[in-house]
Amino acid sequence: MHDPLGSELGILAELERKVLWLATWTIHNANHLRDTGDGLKVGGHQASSASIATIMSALYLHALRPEDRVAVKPHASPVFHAIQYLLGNQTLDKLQRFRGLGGAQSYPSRTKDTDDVDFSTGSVGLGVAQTLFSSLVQDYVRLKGWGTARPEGKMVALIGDAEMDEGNIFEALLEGWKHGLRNTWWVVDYNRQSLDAVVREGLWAKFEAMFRNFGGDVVVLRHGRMQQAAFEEPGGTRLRGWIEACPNQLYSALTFGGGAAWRRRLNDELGDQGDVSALLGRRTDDELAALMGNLGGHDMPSLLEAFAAARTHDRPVCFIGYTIKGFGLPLAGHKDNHAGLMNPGQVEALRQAMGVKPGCEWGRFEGLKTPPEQLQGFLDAVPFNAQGPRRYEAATIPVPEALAVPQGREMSTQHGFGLLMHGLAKGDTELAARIVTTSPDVTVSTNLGGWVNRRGLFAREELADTFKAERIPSTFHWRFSPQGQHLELGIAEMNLFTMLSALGLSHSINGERLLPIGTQYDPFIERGLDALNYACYQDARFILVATPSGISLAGEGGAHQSIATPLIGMAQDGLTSFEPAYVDELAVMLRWAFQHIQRPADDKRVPGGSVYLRLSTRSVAQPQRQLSPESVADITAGAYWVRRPGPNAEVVVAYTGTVAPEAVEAVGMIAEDRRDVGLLAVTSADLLHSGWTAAQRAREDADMNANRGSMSHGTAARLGVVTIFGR
Ligand SMILES: Cc1ncc(C[n+]2csc(CCOP(=O)(O)OP(=O)(O)O)c2C)c(N)n1
Ligand SMILES: [Mg+2]
Repeated sequence: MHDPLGSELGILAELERKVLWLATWTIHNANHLRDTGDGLKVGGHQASSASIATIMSALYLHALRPEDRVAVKPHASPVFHAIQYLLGNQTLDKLQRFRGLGGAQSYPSRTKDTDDVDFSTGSVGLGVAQTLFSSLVQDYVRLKGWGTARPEGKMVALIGDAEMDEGNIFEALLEGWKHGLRNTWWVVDYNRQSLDAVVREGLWAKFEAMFRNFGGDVVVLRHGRMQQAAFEEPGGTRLRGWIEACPNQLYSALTFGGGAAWRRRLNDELGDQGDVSALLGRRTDDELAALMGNLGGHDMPSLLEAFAAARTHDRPVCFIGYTIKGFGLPLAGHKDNHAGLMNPGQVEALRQAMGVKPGCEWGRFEGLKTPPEQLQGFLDAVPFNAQGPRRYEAATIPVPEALAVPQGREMSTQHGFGLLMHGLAKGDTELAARIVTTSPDVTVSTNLGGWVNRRGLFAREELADTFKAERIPSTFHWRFSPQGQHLELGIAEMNLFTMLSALGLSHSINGERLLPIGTQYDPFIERGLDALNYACYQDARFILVATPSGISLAGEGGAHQSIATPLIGMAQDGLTSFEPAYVDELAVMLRWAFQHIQRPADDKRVPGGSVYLRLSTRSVAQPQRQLSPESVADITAGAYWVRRPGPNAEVVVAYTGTVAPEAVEAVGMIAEDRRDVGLLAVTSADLLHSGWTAAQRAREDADMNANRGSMSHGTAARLGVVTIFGR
């Protein structure tokens, strides 16, 4: 059979075993050797890691290119860190502190890990969809003519087979198909086990049909080279038939049982005192176990060949790699192995089998036959790593001193947003050119119509507005082209947030900064909440504009109201939320947001992040005023005085959002018998809350210092806290 690599295959085989050993040992060290101090469970997934060690070694050590971006299934984090350790991007210290504070993360994290994670994973399904949307964003950027000097990358998801149960993957597939998805590789680690169970028979065929249905290629890697060779032997065809008909549960159980169990079963079911018996008889128990475990996903040559073939075109590909959960470990195939840990005796036996000397368990080349210089030379030449850090930087897009405030006596904040966007669309600025909008089928009803009319919808190919061509009058022109700046999505909020996550990382993934704005209905934020959380967790930068909010939709809107979203705005890390009452406030917030989403995360004064603007459809009389510089600053600090309380104030009215007219009215009524009443507009409960919390902490720290470690009773009572000091 054709061998694409010659001697490199030997080195890859050795490194693949080293990766398996290091991942296993990292988890073992964290659970059995390291003193965690608190006795809490640590965990880690030796079986899930073993299952994908060959696939990941094939990719990272050979098939991937620096421009490719990868989402690794969460439970393969130890494999990822082990590979990066071999490549010189991960430290021993962090491996030794795996799952501990400051150590390598349980699940690959773009923000918390330091070894070049492309997309954070952990909540299964999200990383998969992220690769799809990142691929669409790559197309968007390149069709604008930006960054075309850089090579186009593959967006690669490494997927657990049970992960495919997550609905957001299907939602994403449909959207990908609509937009003509390219350059996306999904590699399914088809070990036929989830956490609790062994998966249904024939699931792969459903994946295949589904992926093909959406226009992708499917490559099923079922049998490794050793099996393929055995099938050529006399009796091999019957063996193949047996393997392919074997139920998942039985295959797993026999794998766990090992060579003798395989022999018994195969002799019982296939033994013919002829060719098949001879085929089995030619192999020792160990050789028989190796043969039966030689599935496509554990076969380096098959994997390399499949990845090389997929590199020659840009169609999306789903690889279904047959694997065994716990491959190469005593946990292999056992249905309870998901969170199972090898016991110290088993690890000791593996250490010996790997030729690793006691005390040298972390050695990068310990126990390998190839000389260290040769291994190092190989690793130095690994294409994925050859150019060093793979994250790009992008310049900041200038933001004007102020955005022109749309004029109008009565307006809702949603309408004002539409006018602000229209104003930006008319201008020929770099800012406007870098804005990209997206919406899950609520473009018009969230007031983006004016922007879209001017800037057009994005599509890889031109498509005229048929209604316009047919001379049917409409307020909206839906012209699709590569120049378009609006990405229209179907009604799936998960997709909106994953798209924002992908757009909002473009500066780092593509080296081209985008200023993404997503609009949606406020009540449906919860629908995509986990994707929103992950977008923020990986430090994607975007502006989310949500209307209608609160009960302003209608007097009676049933569950179609958004009551809990202000709390989401306050609670979500990495997302600053605002709720304006008037359009001039919104103009200040939007301008601030354009700056904020471009600020570095480690900015000392204001660390950058994403922004959520909670708007309303309630039309409110607009104050005819010029905001003072002080008010402008206060608006983006969380609150400003509409009416400053005087020296004799007893009452201050504080309000948020579109109840402003009622608040003004209340102040008028109270002022009839009280003096100096104040009116405070809370523009961001989120910022006020975090400001208060920070001030409280500062006070506590000051008190702590003043009292040398013991907080005064007065302070504790004032803060309403009970503090327990250790030792
Ligand atoms: C959204 C979400 N739900 C549940 C989990 C808990 N969980 C983690 S892994 C897993 C099973 C994964 O099985 P599979 O995808 O087949 O992975 P593998 O067999 O490779 O471990 C579950 C239920 C999770 N991480 N995320
Ligand atoms: Mg599985």
